[in-house]
Amino acid sequence: MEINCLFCRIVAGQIPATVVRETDTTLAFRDISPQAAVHVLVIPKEHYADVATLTQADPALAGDVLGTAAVVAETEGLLADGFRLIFNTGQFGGQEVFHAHAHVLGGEPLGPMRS
Ligand code: D5M
Repeated sequence: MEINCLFCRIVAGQIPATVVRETDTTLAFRDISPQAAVHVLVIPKEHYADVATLTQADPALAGDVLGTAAVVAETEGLLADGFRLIFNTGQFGGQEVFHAHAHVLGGEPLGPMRS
């Protein structure tokens, strides 16, 4: 655990979150500032700064994050109409929290990635 990491503190139960799914290695919780009707974040419980670092260090854990994201999409009812899965990475990617996380977005038409 990184003492100053917001998402590590959520994993540790020090900051509240609305958890929608938990596995041995991952946690999924609702984004505090939803950008779509459904907006869930999926993180590895172990700290990695971003998805590139995570995937290089532990590809199986990266797979766990994807697997949890897919189950969340199913349980949130997103599979029929589709959904978006985003890993913002680094400065140009607009990453704000430097603990790897997938955004699961859906529940309404999301439009093009960039207008
Ligand atoms: O996205 C970081 C995301 O983290 C952003 O969509 C807001 C969300 N966030 C920030 N604080 C919280 C808490 N406390 N609970 C739930 N969600 C939170 P990024 O990809 O880094 O730009």
